[in-house]
Amino acid sequence: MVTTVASYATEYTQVLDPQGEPVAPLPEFAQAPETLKALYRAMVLTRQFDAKAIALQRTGKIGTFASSLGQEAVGVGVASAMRPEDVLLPSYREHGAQFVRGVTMTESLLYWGGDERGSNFAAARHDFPNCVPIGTQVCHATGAARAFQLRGEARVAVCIMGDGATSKGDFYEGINMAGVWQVPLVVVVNNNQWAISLPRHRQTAAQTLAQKALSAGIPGLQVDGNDVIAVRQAADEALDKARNGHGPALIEAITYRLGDHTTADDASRYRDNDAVKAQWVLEPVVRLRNYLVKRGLWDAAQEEAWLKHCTQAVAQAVDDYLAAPAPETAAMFEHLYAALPDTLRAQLASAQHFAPRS
Ligand SMILES: Cc1ncc(C[n+]2csc(CCOP(=O)(O)OP(=O)(O)O)c2C)c(N)n1
Ligand SMILES: [Mg+2]
Repeated sequence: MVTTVASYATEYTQVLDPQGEPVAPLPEFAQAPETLKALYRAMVLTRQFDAKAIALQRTGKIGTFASSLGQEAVGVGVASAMRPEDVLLPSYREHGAQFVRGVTMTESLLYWGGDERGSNFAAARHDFPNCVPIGTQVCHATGAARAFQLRGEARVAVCIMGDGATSKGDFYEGINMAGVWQVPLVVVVNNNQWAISLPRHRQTAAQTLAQKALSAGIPGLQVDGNDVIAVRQAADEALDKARNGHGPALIEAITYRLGDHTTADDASRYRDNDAVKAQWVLEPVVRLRNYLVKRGLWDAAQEEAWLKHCTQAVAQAVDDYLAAPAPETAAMFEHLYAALPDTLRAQLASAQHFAPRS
């Protein structure tokens, strides 16, 4: 005899289609024009910052940079659903989320310029720094969420990671214990279809990444990650449940990496340009703008004014970054060990000898 002992379906949500037409009832938050405009402004600012950061890398002013071009709705949508006391654990591609959280563009540039002080956020004090080792922050996120639970705090840990990260053990270990403990954790998979040069279909045979949540006994769903309203709605619901003791959730946001993996990459060597062009039709900024314009909530004058504001704000952040005094030579040895091991102590002495701070 064979019986079905478990079954599973993955839901996919979209509110605005690629032309900016609603295909579902708008959630309540989206009835407020100011909320939608704030989401739009944040995405545009993120895109402007991105373009400038790439230019700064090309001119040797910062190190390698990971652009979020085309994926702005993921970070902005998710972070806009968070409360200040929640904690964000991003990868390295979520500037949009960080800016919404109050991280400054100058701090971000310091980070990308190799200065640890960039991770010492003046606002969002409890947010974690960028995480470059893929997927490792999922375990940290579960730990943070467990701490909130044990302390009885109504806070949520929000972890944003890439599609490739869902192929890592850390991911499964993190969500597994999150499921066991039912901690207030929301894992967001920014599925931009690529892990450097490896396309999504070569990373996993799973039909969706959302269904990976099933292995941990937690709900998983998909949203159109180019639709900031759908992202925000899914994040609102997941955070609300987590905050109220109903456990963790995973959101797979389907988007596309329109740029190179980082400034150290040239995606044209492994990616078909026509396929990328086709994805530009789906991108999130124009989609929301179309909606706002059609509703009479945004016009050319507002667009021009906001672009001007962004240009000035980004330029000011760059000036502040470039004016920041270089970190002390000893700084590169700080923050990891409470007591420096002997081998590193010798390296510190050598570094200070050959590169004394002026
Ligand atoms: C533990 C670890 N292994 C390998 C790498 C090298 N690496 C950097 S980015 C990347 C791909 C990550 O892809 P994904 O998770 O989809 O994130 P995306 O860069 O697309 O946002 C890899 C393998 C790393 N940073 N950390
Ligand atoms: Mg990816």
